[in-house]
Amino acid sequence: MNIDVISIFPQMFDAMNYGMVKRAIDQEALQLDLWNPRDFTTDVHRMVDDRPYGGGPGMVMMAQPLDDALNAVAEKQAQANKVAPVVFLSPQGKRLEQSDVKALAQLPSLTLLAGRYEGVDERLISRRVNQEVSIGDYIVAGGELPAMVLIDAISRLLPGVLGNAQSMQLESFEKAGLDYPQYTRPQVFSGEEVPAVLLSGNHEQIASWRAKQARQRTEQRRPDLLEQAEDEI
Ligand code: 4FL
Repeated sequence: MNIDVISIFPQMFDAMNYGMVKRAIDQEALQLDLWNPRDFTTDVHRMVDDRPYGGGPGMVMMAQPLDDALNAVAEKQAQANKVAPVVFLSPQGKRLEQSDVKALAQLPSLTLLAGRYEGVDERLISRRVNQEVSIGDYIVAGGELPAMVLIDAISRLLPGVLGNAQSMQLESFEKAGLDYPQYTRPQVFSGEEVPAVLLSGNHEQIASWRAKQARQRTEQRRPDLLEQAEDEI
């Protein structure tokens, strides 16, 4: 999959050169390209934002540098026959769920637009953005971290990135809700023993203990996930 990201802080995406996303890039399951709107400015000061019409605090991202950056991205994508939808990370967007991540991971190509919290000129949004996505009901300083969350969530679904065992675990999570508790060595930590069933070697008992734990946690912490699962049946 190809992901093009438009951001005035492309270096923040150096964080993608670690762990699983790095593995996806190394395996060529993911190609990540960054585009800086500042490179598409036409004035001497290389301005990417300006004061809001009507007054008020903060700055608004100007339409022109973003429009030209999007044109350059679309041109590159057209060469590869992979013109992509544009997703804008924004608190005004639809709240991201695993089903949305799954759908986006099927695409051959995706363009992500990271804005800043004061906003982006609405004319750019209405003309160029296909989908607005929020990663949750809170405000961060810009769309970069939300874009990286989305890239991370997509990467793990790309063919060959996760091992088989991990993919199967992911599927069981989607069905069951929250995960069961995990333990590793030592057998006693700070006076607390690992639950005896996990040392029993009885795989049937272990599986049913884990299923019960997962169910209890989901009921206590995220009952909405169980209602959602019932809706899907
Ligand atoms: C984007 C917050 C997506 C949550 C500031 C600029 C944001 C965000 N999801 N906050 N963009």
